Amino acid sequence: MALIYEKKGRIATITINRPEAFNAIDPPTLQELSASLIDFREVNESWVLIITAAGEKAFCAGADIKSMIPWMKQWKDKPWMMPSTILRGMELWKPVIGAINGLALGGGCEIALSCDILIASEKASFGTPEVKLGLIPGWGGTQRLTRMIPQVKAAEIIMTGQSIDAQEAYRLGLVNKVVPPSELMAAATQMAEAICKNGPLAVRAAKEAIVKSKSLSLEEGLRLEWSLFSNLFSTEDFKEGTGAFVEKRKPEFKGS
Ligand code: CO8
Repeated sequence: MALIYEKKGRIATITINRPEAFNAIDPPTLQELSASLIDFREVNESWVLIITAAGEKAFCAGADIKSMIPWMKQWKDKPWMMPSTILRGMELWKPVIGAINGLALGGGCEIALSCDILIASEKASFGTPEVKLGLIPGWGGTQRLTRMIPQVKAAEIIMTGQSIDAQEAYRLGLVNKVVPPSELMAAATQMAEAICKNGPLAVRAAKEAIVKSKSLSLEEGLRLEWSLFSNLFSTEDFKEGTGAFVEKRKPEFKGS
């Protein structure tokens, strides 16, 4: 299987599983990625997703240059027809944690940039080598990287095609944490569990407000925030969260 999708309690995990090709994304893997993300979005029991990959060398070396690039040409004038993912075309307000186990290049780096929180192994690196192929990043690299780190550093990474290592990514604020490879999944799971202690509808509203803030004026963003905030008043989770505080017990959120 090119991709392993597992659900355990509130946490779902996608593991890209093509280590023989540095976990590069070929057309079937993209389709499986899309299907897994849609399932995660639809299933009530799943609250947080971790995306990682097999092995310690590569998180993902991007689009499979041999099979994916020729396949993509058919979507040249209609990118909206491609399987939708967090990279493009999919609204997913449940939180996604990237557990970046190795090199993340091109589309692999762009998958990482589409996550909400990034835990990097000491062996991780991030780069967009598309210019070496006569391309530019096409899955959001020029847009998301520039919104996440200073523009001059984004320009350096994108225009030279040279990667940065995990420590530099941490210094730039691109990743939340750098951990030894053996601790990567435990650190990602710990982060997922911390999120799962909170009201899931509140977490989703927070993600929507954070993500949309990038494309809204402050005034529009404050209006969106108020609308999301006030919608939460009518949820069972809000009653449970405030009730549990008053009764000095742990809340039991249901996502309703
Ligand atoms: N695609 C296909 N095969 C790959 C890829 C890849 N991206 N990366 C590595 N491989 C394969 C190699 O072909 C090789 O296979 P084989 O053993 O059969 O010859 C095997 O993995 C090992 O590769 P190397 O021998 O090169 O191993 P090295 O350790 O020397 O180097 C690297 C590993 C650094 C990963 C190197 O292979 C490399 O630079 N790969 C290319 C990375 C790259 O350019 N990625 C960007 C691809 S383009 C992209 O992602 C754009 C997405 C835009 C989407 C737009 C949608 C609208």
